[in-house]
Amino acid sequence: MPRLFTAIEVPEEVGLILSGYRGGLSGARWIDVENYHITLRFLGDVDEETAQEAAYLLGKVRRAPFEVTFEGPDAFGGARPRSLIVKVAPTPALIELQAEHERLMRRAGLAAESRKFTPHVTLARLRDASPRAVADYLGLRGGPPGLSFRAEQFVIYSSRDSVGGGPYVLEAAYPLR
Ligand code: 3AM
Repeated sequence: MPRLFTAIEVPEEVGLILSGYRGGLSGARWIDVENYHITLRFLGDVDEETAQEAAYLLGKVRRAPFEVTFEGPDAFGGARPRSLIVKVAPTPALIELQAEHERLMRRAGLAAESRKFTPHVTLARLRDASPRAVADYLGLRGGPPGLSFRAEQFVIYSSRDSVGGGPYVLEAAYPLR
């Protein structure tokens, strides 16, 4: 059963800039640059029929390309930090695209996603990283100033790794136009 999610890819040159955040935090499992992405909708482990219906419905999306802008590094998990991220600006175009994926995936039969959408690129999964070490890491790092790129398509990725972090396989791509 494929484990699927929809996402915006991070262009290679942008990924290289973001890779400057790698290092300097013990307990971090750094994501490979080629696996950087912005998750839109996690589908989970779906059967083949649902996967095909989801892929078909996503083909109905008609939206223009838009700018993706980065805000800065942060962590998820609070007192028990679990991942290091770079936040992405929640611009209307990105929020509306994500909301449309949510609607379409419910139409495909998936349960509603209860988590609030916080657009981000995951840089590292954290295991046994202390909140203090994470705060120190973040305190020393700002930016990435003015980094943005134009999203020209969204994709479906599959993943076999239940821990997260890739490798991800591109299953389908949908142009924004
Ligand atoms: O790499 P990011 O943070 O963009 O966190 C998982 C990862 O997101 C997320 O889906 C992406 C690909 O694995 N994910 C994993 N399990 C999830 C779940 N049960 C989930 N998102 C929502 N619900």
